[in-house]
Amino acid sequence: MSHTDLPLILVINGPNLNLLGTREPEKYGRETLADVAARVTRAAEGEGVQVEFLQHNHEGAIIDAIHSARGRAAGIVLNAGAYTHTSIAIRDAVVASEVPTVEVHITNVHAREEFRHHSYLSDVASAVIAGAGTLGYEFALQYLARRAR
Ligand code: CA2
Repeated sequence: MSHTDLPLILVINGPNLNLLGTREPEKYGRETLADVAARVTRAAEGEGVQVEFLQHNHEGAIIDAIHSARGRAAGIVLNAGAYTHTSIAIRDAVVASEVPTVEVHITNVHAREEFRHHSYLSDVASAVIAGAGTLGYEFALQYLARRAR
């Protein structure tokens, strides 16, 4: 099987996640988003899937990326950042994509401010992972890869 025949998993990161590893290390750790991308890409090889790893600060760009998954990707790993707590538009895009989506948060949002306890995504997601640090991305990938087989 050639690389391009492998099931595709999109990993989509939302606003401010480009800052990972550069600020607030006590909260978000010391790894950069590029480090996470490298680790997830390596994990994908072991799981027999390919990944596209994206980050956008703009809501519309995240929606476009989710739309691009429809009929093309076997799964989406989505850390929508703060849009998780505000965006009905991203929720609608996840539903419209008809692609199994795992909501990931690096931090345990339930142990943080009240406004982070509500997610517009959780009830339309296939699974939710919060508080496992950046390992959550790998757990999500494993789950989606095994579901795709
Ligand atoms: O825990 C998560 O992964 C979050 O999705 C991260 C969002 C936050 O708004 C959510 O409530 C939970 C914030 C991402 C900001 O990332 C930064 C990383 C390093 C330094 C500053 C911001």
